[in-house]
Amino acid sequence: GHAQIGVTGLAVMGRNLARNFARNGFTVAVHNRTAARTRALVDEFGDEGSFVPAESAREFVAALERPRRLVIMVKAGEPTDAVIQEFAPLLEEGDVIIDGGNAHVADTRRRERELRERGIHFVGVGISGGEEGALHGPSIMPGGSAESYKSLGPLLERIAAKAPDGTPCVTHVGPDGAGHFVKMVHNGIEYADMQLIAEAYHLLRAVAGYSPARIADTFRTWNEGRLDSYLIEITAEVLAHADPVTGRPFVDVVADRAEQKGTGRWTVQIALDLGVPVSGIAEAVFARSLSGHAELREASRSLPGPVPQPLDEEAAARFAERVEQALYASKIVSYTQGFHQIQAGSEHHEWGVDPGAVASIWRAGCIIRAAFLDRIRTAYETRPELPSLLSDKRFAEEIGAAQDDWREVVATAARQGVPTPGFSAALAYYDALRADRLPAALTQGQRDFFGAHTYRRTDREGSFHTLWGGDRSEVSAG
Ligand code: NBP
Repeated sequence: GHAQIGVTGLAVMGRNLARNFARNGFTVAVHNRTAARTRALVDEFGDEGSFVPAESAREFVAALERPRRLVIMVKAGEPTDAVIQEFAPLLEEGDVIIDGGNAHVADTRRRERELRERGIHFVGVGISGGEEGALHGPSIMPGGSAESYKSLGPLLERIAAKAPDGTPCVTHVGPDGAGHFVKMVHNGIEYADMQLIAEAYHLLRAVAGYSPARIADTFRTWNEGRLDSYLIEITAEVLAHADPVTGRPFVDVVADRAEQKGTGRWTVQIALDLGVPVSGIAEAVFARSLSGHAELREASRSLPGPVPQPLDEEAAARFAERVEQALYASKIVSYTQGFHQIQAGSEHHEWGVDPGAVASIWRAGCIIRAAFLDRIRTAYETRPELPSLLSDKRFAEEIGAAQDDWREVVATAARQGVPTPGFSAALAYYDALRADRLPAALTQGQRDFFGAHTYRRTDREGSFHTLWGGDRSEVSAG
């Protein structure tokens, strides 16, 4: 075989990824369970580069040069296992299977382990950027062995998005499931970013009294500053759009129920297992879930609460500035939490993930791409041992400068009855980290009271228990 890479699974993602490889000068073997898709790809886009269509698994494997590099782009879950079962027996030692689907990290770890025993490299790859990204340059997060990256890296670097400074948005994230883990957290952060933007919109609409078109302008202006990002850009587009049927603002005719496919939920589930407080991501997942509870919402519509009173023009403009501050400060917190999870996952699994490199490959191609990510990259480059993004000097200064407005926005939202779980949770996280003393001391006292769970003291080493049911003297508990 002479194809440098093969792609099996030619729905939107696989087809565009195969075209991206071909457009970059690679010979690409293409295969799909239903052969009609393979033929359609070659018929429509065959002139974009060099494709080798294969009808059977055997033909597909034979078309690949050795060591074989075979990308699976099928529906995540059982289909991925089915495809691995089909191809693995046809492969030889040293070959590389790449799973570009949105796999759960536990599945990736299992597959990697099983295939390693057969001498086959399994590389779980997070790919972000949707269909457009797959075609024009995604952000690529490969896990798997360092050896597999040697053979795969140069190809991925060619097809990846390029950051503004020209760096390809791909790096060997770490061994094993590190790539899919980092992609999962990327999606969690994406949920949080979207929730914060939604809250900013809600406040501008309900409290500032702005129209969707006016809010679109506000977001366009913000997009020229430190919030410059893909998500802010498309927010302006969506808000400016009028429904062609009714002429009304598009946001007013769309049902207000946000759906989810699962990566945000996985981020929170795994964060709970690791003990990492990703409250912003959790609030974003819950906000989507709450929005979908139509009956609950219907039954609660008559509950008492304030009706927001729109501000006058000048106060509205001032309020909009405060919302920008609140959004930016909350965004810093979201990324602080997300990077905490990456570091905790990396330590737990001993992956050695470099957070600065992750920030670097998120600068272009992916959904959360933003000018902001270059600053995160710089923060970790300046201090690789940074305990938290909030301890970076620049972020600390910025959040310090934003905090008065941030508090004012959260307080206004509470007074006016506008739900801002993302802004509020971010502020609570910030204040909890700042606190000299947390009420956790009381919690620990209660735990000792009802369950003899013991406590530590601020002034002495060791564990202690108070005889709550007796004379309330303190005993040493080791
Ligand atoms: P889908 O997730 O819709 O999967 C369709 C593909 O899976 C088709 O090629 C189909 O073959 C194949 N397939 C299925 Br379903 N069951 C199979 C089986 N048992 N054996 C062999 N092939 C099987 O495609 P997609 O939207 O292109 O996404 C592909 C992967 O990329 C997914 O894991 C997705 O989570 C991930 N992803 C998607 C995006 C995005 O924006 N869509 C972004 C990032 C990652 P058929 O043609 O014969 O039915």
